[in-house]
Amino acid sequence: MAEYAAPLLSTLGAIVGDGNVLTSDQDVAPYVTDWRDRYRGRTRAVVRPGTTAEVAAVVRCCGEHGTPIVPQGGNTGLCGGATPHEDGGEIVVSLARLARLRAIDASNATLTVEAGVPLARVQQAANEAGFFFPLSLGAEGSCTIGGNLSTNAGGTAVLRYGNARELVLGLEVVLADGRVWESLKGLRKDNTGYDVKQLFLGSEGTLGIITAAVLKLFPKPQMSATAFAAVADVDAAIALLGVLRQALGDRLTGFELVSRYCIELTRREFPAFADPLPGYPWYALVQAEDPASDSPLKDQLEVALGAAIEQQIARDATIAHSAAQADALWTLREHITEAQRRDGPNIKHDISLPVSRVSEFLREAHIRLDAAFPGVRYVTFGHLGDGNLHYNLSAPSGVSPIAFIAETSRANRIVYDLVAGLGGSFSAEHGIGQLKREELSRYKPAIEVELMRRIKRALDPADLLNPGKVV
Ligand code: FAD
Ligand code: 2HG
Ligand code: ZN
Repeated sequence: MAEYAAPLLSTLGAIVGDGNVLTSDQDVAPYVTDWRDRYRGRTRAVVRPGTTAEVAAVVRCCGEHGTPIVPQGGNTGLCGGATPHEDGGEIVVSLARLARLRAIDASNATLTVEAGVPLARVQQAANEAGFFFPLSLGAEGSCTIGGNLSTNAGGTAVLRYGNARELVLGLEVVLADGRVWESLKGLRKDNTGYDVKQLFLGSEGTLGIITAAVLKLFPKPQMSATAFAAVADVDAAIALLGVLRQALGDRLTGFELVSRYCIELTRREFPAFADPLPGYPWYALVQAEDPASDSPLKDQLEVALGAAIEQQIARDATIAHSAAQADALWTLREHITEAQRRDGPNIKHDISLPVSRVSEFLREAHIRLDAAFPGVRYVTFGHLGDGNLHYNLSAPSGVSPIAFIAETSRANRIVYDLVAGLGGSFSAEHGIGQLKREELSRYKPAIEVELMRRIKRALDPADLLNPGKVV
């Protein structure tokens, strides 16, 4: 390794500028651990190209040296996909400097952006142009659009707008052989054979490096309404979802489930947060939006919630009367993940189920997990409207979190076997990375895994791009 290390790094320095090749322990530290600090890797260097041509040259150079690459955006992923392995043989390629907004086409309602643009900046650019970009998630200040597309991120508006892959019309990708596939089309219809861009969306940097994308924009909501409803159980939350869908149609953009325990945990870590509706076991955070400024949206939401309370579907509800009140509800919801991180290591399950089977899952999972791990703490929340639960487990009080997470495989088997039996998925929106690679082989049909491996071999025969991740 030492023999060719110097020429590799000096060639990379010639491509991106020596200042953009980081090698000291201190400089590379933020790039070699994940957000949860679950994985700690090593790397020979972090390379920060500033243009697509530089990304392509970096990939070609690494290919010539047989040096694998770990693409990285904002490093907020929750499955260790952006963390290099411990052997230190990989180069981390950070896309953060590819941060230009390339074009906005108002008539076509599209925005072309580079991969390293933070998601919040994409939202802001859409807003400034009089549009709305709906992808929204707790890490939006630091995650990048390239990372969002590479993980096919979900978030809080999937109910209305779909996952990240549904928000893309065109891509620019650097392939494993260093060529650039430029397909920055803004077409809503293009039936010319295989939809190749879909391969890269959700492939977590294993098939190509996304350098730019054409994103779909939507009319800006002129009216929005946010409510927090208390329910007795998850069956009631699902019934409330049905009531609100009927009342609001696709103006219902988000429907999040939050357990009482999540609120207590989050308020323990962030005591300044208010408790919106104390005293109930479950809550739904409801978001509705309408592009029409004269929309009776708030009234309709209020009437629907009132009817739900009368029918004893909801126990109580509060509607935000200002943007500040709405923000407070969302801030509480979006801080559950950070609160859980502060609480200590935990076992995450990002699962999806048909909405109709969520309650059955919860009932059965509690029976089995209570038996296996007496006193286990359930941090249950998520995007119920999409059938996506964050079914996270924390150590029983008195048990060290480290000892508890050593039981991850046993807990996973209980949860994922049940999920599989109910027709669900062991990864709804966070991806596979290194965290769920074994689960992929276990729960995906062998024929599907074989197809994935064949695609990987066809696009990256030398296993240069993010080896050991996904498949
Ligand atoms: P990174 O973490 O840097 O990378 C993620 C993966 O994509 C890695 O495999 C990496 O190799 C690859 N990659 C990154 N950029 C590129 C590129 N340009 N080309 C090719 N491959 C690339 N996720 C959700 O889906 N929904 C949520 O609601 C949600 N909420 C979150 C809340 C918090 C507080 C946190 C910390 C995370 C949350 N996440 C959520 C997970 C995470 O934010 C998303 O997965 C996000 O899409 C990752 O973007 P990133 O730029 O940080 O990517
Ligand atoms: C969210 O919905 C994220 O807040 C993170 O997907 C979920 O912490 C988690 O498990
Ligand atoms: Zn989520």
